[in-house]
Amino acid sequence: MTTMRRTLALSILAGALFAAPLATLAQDIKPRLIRFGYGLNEVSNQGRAVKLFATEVERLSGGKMKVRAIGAAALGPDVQMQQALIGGAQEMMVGSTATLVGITPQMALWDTPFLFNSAREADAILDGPIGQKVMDTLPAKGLVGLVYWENGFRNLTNSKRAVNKLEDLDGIKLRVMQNNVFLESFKTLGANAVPLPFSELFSALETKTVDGQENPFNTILSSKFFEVQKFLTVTNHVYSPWIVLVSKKWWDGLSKDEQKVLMDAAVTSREFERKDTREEAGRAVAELKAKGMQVNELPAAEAARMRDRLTRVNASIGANVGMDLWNETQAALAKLRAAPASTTARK
Ligand code: TK8
Repeated sequence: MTTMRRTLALSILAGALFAAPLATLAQDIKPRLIRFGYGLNEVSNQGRAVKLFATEVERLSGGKMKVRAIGAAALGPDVQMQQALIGGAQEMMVGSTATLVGITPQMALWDTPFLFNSAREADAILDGPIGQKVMDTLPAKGLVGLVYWENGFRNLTNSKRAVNKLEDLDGIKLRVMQNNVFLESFKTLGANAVPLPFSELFSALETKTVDGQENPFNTILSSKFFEVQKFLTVTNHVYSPWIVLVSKKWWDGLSKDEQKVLMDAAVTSREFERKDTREEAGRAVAELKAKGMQVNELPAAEAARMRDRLTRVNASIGANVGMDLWNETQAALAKLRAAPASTTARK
């Protein structure tokens, strides 16, 4: 071996010896980056809760895990982000359970019109064994569900007329989520239902591609739908959950400690998010009125007619989510309704 070649060999050996510990060190120092996508604006109940989650993750992990929150559907609408999570190109997101139905049919349970009568019922079922059972269908599809957040009870807005009776919905071009239960429900009620991703909704309303939409008060406010919608009808036709999702591909590569950080931060964010959402919803109607919206309550008799028509849709949901799950949910709700609120305090 020539001197030069020996020197070269030695320096390669030295390089290999020193490179290994350095690489481990670099891995220890470099925080794990979590791209967390969501659909609403930064200034919304969703944006605030994602921010809190990010702060919690950083705190609990001592800075070893870092969440980059990316709102306003900048990483794509719900359906596209779900695919990115499944493929492992994105780590986390929060979005509507309704847009997951194409991936796991059991999620359609939450789309059942008038399923929950109150937030108390929603919390009890979502955080209990039934909510868990539905979430447990996700890992087989490449997703891990951590917690449910509150999107809220949905209400109707449109630019055409006040909806005082069922027939007022006739022919209204109504944007619905990309979900068959919503599509069928509003067709059954006489509206001309059009599925669209949320990220396209504001401009569709603005250009009158659609006349109306339905979302909780909070979103009507934070997404500024009051700028392009005159009429708001309080229907509370369904309670919508959001779900915090993790890419299973990525989750499986985390340590148990890292998984615990995410789960603990998710639970804290859930408690914060529900409180914040309910507080905001409580004052949103007054704000929407002040912004010029004309608000009316759907009369009880008309709400009853709506419910009646939708029982048809309920039968098909039962078939899709499985009759066992459907019956278990109805039984759990009956039990909750029979028990006084004080004995079924929230967990
Ligand atoms: C936000 C959506 C939104 C939902 C909808 O990405 O699409 O109307 O209510 O919250 O998930």
